[in-house]
Order: sequence, then C-alpha cells, then structure tokens
Amino acid sequence: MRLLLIGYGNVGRAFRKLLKEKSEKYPILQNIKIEGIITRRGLMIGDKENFNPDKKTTILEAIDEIQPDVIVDMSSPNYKDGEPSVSAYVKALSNGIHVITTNKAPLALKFRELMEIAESKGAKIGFQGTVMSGTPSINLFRVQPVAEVFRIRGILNGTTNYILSRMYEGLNFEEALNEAKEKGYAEEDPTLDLNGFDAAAKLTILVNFMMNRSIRLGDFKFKGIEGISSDEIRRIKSEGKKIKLIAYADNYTIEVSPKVLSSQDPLFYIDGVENALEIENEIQRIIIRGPGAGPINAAYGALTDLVLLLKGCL
Ligand code: 80F
Repeated sequence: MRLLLIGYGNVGRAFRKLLKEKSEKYPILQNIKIEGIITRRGLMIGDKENFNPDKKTTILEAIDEIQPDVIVDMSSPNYKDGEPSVSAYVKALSNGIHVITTNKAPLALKFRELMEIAESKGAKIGFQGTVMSGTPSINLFRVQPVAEVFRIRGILNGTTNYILSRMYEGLNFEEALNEAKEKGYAEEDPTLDLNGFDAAAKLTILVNFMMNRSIRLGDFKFKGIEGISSDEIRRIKSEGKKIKLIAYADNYTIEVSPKVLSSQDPLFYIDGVENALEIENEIQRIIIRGPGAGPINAAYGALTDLVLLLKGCL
C-alpha cells in the first residue's frame, strides 16, 4: 500500500517513526510504503527521515505523480476554506484513494460533502487523530453501531487544558503556554487553541459524526480561554473549583466556552494534556479520558486508522 504524507512537522515525523517501529513487529504493516512526503517546501519522493524536497509541486500534482493508495494529511489547519487539503481530499476520494487525517479544518468545514464523495467512490476517511488524538473517540463510535447520541460533553483541547492546569498550580499564562509549545501540543498558530477554534472544530466533527447532523464550524458560538487571568484562577481555586474549556452539544445547544466546575463534576479531575469526553445515547452513558494532544498521540490516531483500513474496519 502506497502512502503520500502531507505535512512533516511534529505529528508527521512521529507518524513516520511509529510506522517504522510497528512495521518491524506487526506483519499487517509490512507492505506499507511511504512513497512521498509533501510540505510547504515541496515534494520529497521516497521515504527518508530528513526532509529534502526534490521539487516544487502542488499537492494535486503530487497525487498524480505518486499515485498513492492513501494520503495521510498531517498538515496545519486552514480554517478559512480548508485548502489545500479539501481539494486534495476531493481529488483523492474521487479517484478511490483513501484519506487519513489529523487535520481538523477540512472536516470541520466540509464534513458531509467529503463523506458523500467517499461513500460514492468506495473510499474511506479515517479521522481519529482529529479528536483526542490517539485516545479513541471517533473510532470508539465505530464500535457503537445504531446508538442514538443525544448529548456530548468534553474537554477537547490539550493545550488549553494544560495551560489552565499549570496556571492552577501557580504558573503565569506565558510560562504555561511556552511549556505547551515545547511539548508539541500547541497548533502552529497557538491562537487557534487559545481562542477556542480547535475545540470548536473538534466538536463540529463529533456532532456531525456521532449525532448525524450537518453543521459547519461557524454555525455555533465558541469562546476560548483568552482573558482568563491568574487572579481569576486563584479566586476560583479558593472556592474549591476549577475553570475548564468545555465543549457541549445536545439536540438544542452547541457551544464551546470556559466553565467553572465543582469537584462533583467528573471533568474537574481532567488535568494537563489529558482530555475527556462524555457521550450519552439512549442506551448508555460513556466517559473516556486520555491524552488529547502530543505528536506521538496524534500520530498513533492516524496509525490506528491505517490499521483499521487494512483490516477493512474503517
Ligand atoms: P506542525 O506545525 O509541526 O507541522 C505542520 C506541517 O504541515 C509542516 O510540515 C508544514 O510544512 C505542513 N504544511 C502546512 N501547510 C501546508 C500546505 N499548505 N501544504 C503542504 N504542507 C503544509 O504541526 P503538527 O503539530 O505536526 O500538527 C499537524 C496536524 O495535526 C495539524 O493539523 C494539527 O492540528 C493536527 N493535530 C496535532 C496535534 C498535536 O498534538 C493534536 C491532534 C491533531 O489539542 C490540542 O492542543 C491541539 N493543538 C493538538 S491536537 N500536535
């Protein structure tokens, strides 16, 4: 199976490394070959650890040249129009090429359109890495068939949860943000984490996928953690509470905003880069928790999709 990787930053590099390590141990991965890697700098043909582009091409030209079976998109999100990834997915899916992505923007903007193309062409889209990285959220729902989800509530952004947790421990905002950047949790443009865009994009994907809706990023209000001061966090702490960035959706409301939580709330205990998601359907209420960001975790999300694809389970 031939792969074309789009993006070779923190997650792209972690994905390549993880794929190499796991291929040595798991026969199902032994026939996977990275045939090319494309970034803003150009296309590198073949599979080398150090990125040195062979030529300047567009992603669309790279798909023609590499003829992949799967494109794995680990490039930065563009929340204006999802490009160039949206056009790359349309081209790939229309030609029966599967898509695996950790990039939220295309699915937060064009979820239904892309799913319809995929379905009509028999191609698959794996997107576990877009929500909670490698902690099964999207792929958990794949094993909950015919359940009717009516409520979703969670902490979906690793960077902001890490910052709020570190500020609760006494760091100032800048120190906490710098740590999140150093650990590879933050977006290339961290304002996308701080202003709630990232969490809102993840909630959009979840609502479309789990609640079978057709919404786009921008259809509901969202707010981030900008403006929350150390003083405010100290005051809330003195009352035995914490402030968290909460994503929420039911059949009437969809929103992302900071909320003050008491210790009776299970999300009170989700700290650092950990994320959590409560899913309620007519049969059960499930809570999952696990790392929500970090290059290795996001790369693992993409790798799980690849294995599920190979097993025919996507
Ligand atoms: P990084 O900035 O390290 O790399 C981006 C790569 O994309 C670079 O190689 C760049 O050249 C390439 N690129 C950008 N625009 C391009 C274009 N137009 N054409 C071709 N290549 C282009 O970014 P990361 O950290 O490696 O992230 C990659 C993708 O994974 C992004 O879409 C992230 O949103 C996504 N992702 C990252 C995660 C992480 O932990 C986690 C899951 C998804 O919860 C949080 O706190 C979130 N900030 C992270 S969730 N790094």
